[in-house]
Amino acid sequence: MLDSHFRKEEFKKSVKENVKMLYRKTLDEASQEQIFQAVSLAVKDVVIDNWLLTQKQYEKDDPKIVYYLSMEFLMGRALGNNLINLCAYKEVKEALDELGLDLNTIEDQEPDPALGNGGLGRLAACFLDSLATLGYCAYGCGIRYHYGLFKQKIENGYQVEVPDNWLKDGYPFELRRPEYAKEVKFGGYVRVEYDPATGRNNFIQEGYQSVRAVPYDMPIVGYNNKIVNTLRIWDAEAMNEFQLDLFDKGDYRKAVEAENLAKNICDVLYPNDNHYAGKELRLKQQYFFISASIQAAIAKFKKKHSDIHDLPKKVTFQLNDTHPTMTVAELMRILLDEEKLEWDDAWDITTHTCAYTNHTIMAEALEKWPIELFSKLLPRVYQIIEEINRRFIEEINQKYPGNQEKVRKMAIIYDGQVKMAHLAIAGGYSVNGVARLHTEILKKQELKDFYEMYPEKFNNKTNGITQRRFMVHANPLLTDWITDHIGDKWITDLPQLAKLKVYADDKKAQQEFMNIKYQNKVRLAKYILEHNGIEVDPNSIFDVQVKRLHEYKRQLMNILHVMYLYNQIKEHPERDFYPRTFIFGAKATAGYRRAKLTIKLINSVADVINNDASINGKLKVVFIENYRVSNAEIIFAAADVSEQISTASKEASGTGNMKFMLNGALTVGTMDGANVEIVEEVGEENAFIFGLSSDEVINYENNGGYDPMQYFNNDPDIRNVLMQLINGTYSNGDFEMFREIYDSLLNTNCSDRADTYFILADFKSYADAQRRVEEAYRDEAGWAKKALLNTACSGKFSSDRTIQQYVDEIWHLDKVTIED
Ligand code: 26M
Repeated sequence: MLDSHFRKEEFKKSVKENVKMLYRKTLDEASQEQIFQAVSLAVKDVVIDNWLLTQKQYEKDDPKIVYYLSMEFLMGRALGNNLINLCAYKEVKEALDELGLDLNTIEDQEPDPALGNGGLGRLAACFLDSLATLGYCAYGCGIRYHYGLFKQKIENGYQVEVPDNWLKDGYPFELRRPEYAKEVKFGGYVRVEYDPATGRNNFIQEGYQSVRAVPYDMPIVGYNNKIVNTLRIWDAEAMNEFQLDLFDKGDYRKAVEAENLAKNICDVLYPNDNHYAGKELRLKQQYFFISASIQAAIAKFKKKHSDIHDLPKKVTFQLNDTHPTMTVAELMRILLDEEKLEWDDAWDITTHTCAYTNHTIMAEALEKWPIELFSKLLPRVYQIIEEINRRFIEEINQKYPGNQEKVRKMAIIYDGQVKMAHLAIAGGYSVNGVARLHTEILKKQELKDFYEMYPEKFNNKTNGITQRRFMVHANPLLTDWITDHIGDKWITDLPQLAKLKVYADDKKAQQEFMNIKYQNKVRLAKYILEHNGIEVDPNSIFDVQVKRLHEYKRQLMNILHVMYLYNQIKEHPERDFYPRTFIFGAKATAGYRRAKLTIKLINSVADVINNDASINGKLKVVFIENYRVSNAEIIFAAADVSEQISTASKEASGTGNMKFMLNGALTVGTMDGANVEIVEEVGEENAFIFGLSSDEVINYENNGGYDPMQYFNNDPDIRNVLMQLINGTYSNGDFEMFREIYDSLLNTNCSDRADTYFILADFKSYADAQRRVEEAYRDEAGWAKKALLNTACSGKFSSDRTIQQYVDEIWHLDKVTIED
C-alpha cells in the first residue's frame, strides 16, 4: 500500500516547497537540520490525514479505550519509524536520493526524544506501536519534559551529564492542543460543607494554587493500516486569567507563586531507574499529569455516554508501575466530588477501571510518600486515600480477624507513609508482572499477602518488543533476507519467523545470515571509530552489554571477567584466543556513585587493554558514549553475544535480551526475567546459561550463609583480579581510585552485605559460559545455525503478542479497522 503523497515527484515537490515556506531557502541553501524539518513536515502531512481518518472511525465505532498512563515514553526518533510504518521508507529514500539528499543523514538530525530512562519507558513506546498496529483505540498519557534523559559525555573516563534540550529547534511531530487544557490544583485546604439538598457533605478545596495543563499530541502510526493513535504529553503553564485577576486585586505575590509552580513541573525527567528518591517535585509531576489525563478521559467519556456507571465498559486506565497510582484517588475524587456518587458506587467503578503493572522487585524502587508531604500538596486526594485505607484495613480485619501483622504489612498508609503499590493493588482489578518468573516471585514473595487476599487479580504478561523498529528499521539487510525467504507477514506476525528454522542447516542460508551480521558489524565499527576513535575488528566476536548501569545488572562482573581474560592472555601468550571485542553502553543515575565508578573502571580497563600492543588486538574494550534508542538500533543488529547477566530474581524481565535475540545474537545469561522464556523458545543448546538460580539467591537472602571471602581466599584468579582494583593496575598507581568497588565485594565497611549481587559466587560459572562461547564461535557453521535459530525462535517476544494478551485478559478492547 503506497500512499499517493509518497509518489516520488509529489514528495520531492513538497520537500522543496516546505524548505521555501519554512526558511525562505532553496534546497541547496538549506542546512541538513532544515531539510529534516522540511521532510518531516511532508511526512506529517500524510500522517495527519490518517490521524483524522482514525479519529472519525473511533467517533463512529465508539470502541473501548485504554489509557496507558506512564511517567515515561522512551520513543526514539519518529521520522524513520513513521516512514517504515507508512510503508514508504524505500520510496522516500529514493526520492531524496534523486534530490541529492541522504535519508540516513536526515534521520540523524532528529533529536532522540528521550522521555524515559530505560526498560519501562521503552516498553511503553513499543506498546503504543503495537496498539496502533493491531487496531486498538489507545492513548499514551505522559509528561512533556523540556529536558529528557541527560546526554552522557565521557571525560577522562568519567561520566559527565549534559542537559538534553530536545525541543530547542522545535519538534516537528507534535501538535499543541490548547483547546483541551485542564486546570490542576495543588495545596490549600479542604472545607467541608453540609448540603441540605442532597443530605451529604460537600468537600471544597480552597486556598489552592492552580496550574494549566496543556496537551501536546504526537501521532502513533500503525503499520500499514492507516491507524494513527495519540501520545498525549502534558505541559504546565501558568493560569493566565487567574493570574491577571490576582494582579487586579494587587496580590502580586500569589501571581508570582502560581507562575513559579507551573514553571518547574515539566522541566526535567528524573534520571533514576529502579530507585525511588522521594522528591516533592516528583510527586507534583505525578499528580499533574494524572489529574489532567483523568479529567480529559472523563470529559471524553461523558461526551458520548450519560451514565458514569458504564465507565469500566468503555475505559481502562493501565498504570505503568506505581508512578501513576494517583489515578485511583483522582478518579475517586472526580466521581465523589464532581459526579456526586456515593462512596461504594465510586469505588466499584474505580476498581473495575484501573489496572497495575509491576516492573520490579527491587526494594529501593518502592514508592512510599511521607504523609506530611502528601497531605500538604494534595489535601483532598490524601483525605480520600485515608478513607480508602480505613476501609481496606476493615476488609483485612474481616478476612484475618485479630491479625495485626497483616495490617502492618498490607496497609496503604503505615509508618507515616503512603504505600503506592498497596494503593494500586487495592484500587484496581488487575496486577501483572512482566515475565513468568517475575510474576511467580511476586506471588510467592514480594506480594504474597496480596496474592493470598486477591488471587484473581494476579496475572502475567511477558514483555515484548516491536519488530518494526528493532528489525525493519534497525536491520534492513536482515529484513530483506527474511522477507526473501518467508515473505513479509512476519512484520505483523512475528511467530512466522519459525519458518526460518528449515534453513538452520542450509549452508547458503547460514553464509548469507552471517554475512549480513558481518556487514552490520562493519556499520557498528564505523560508528565506534567515528564516535570513540577506537578501531575494532569486525572479525572479532562482538560481545555486548547495553542497558542502564545498576549493580544488580552486574556490568561489574563483566568487566572483572575482561580483567581476568587479559591476565590469562598475558600469562599464556602462546594459547589460542579467539579475538573478542567487549562493548558496553550504559548511563548511570547522576547521584549513583558506585555505578559511576563502574563506568570509570570500564574505561580505565579499556585504556590499558586497548593500548597494550603485546596482546595483538586479541582483546578490545569499548564503552559507547551516550547509549540511547538511536544507537541501540545499530548495536543490536551487530551483536554476536548478548550479555544478560543480572543476579537471578532481580531483573523483572529485560527487553534488550529480546532485541538481541531477534537480531541473531546468542545470550550469555542467568536464569532471570524473560531469559528463562528465551531459553525455553530457542533451546538451552543455543544459549549460554550460568549462575545461581533465583531460588538459590532468594534462599541466601532469606537465610544468610553467603560468604564472598571464601571465593577470594580459595580462588587465585579471583584474588588476582580483585587485587588489581587496589594495586593501581588500572589507575596509574592510584590505590584508592577503585577501593570502593573492592570493598563492596568483600567488606564490611559498607552498609549492606558484602557482594550484595553474588558476583563472586557466579564468577567462575560465568567464565566457564564465556569459554563455551569461544568454543562455539570457532565452529563457524555451528554458530551460524545457533544465530539463525535465535532469530527464528524469537516470535514470542513481539509486543504484538504481549498487547494481544493485555487485550484478551485485561482490557477487552474492540478491534477497529479504517474504512476507506
Ligand atoms: C522512581 C522514582 C523516582 C524517579 C524515577 C523512578 C523510576 C523510574 C523508572 C523507577 C523505575 C523506573 O524504571 C524501572 C524499569 O525500567 N524497570 C524495568 O522495566 C522493564 C519493562 O518491564 C523490565 O524489562 C526490566 O526488567 C525492569 O528493570
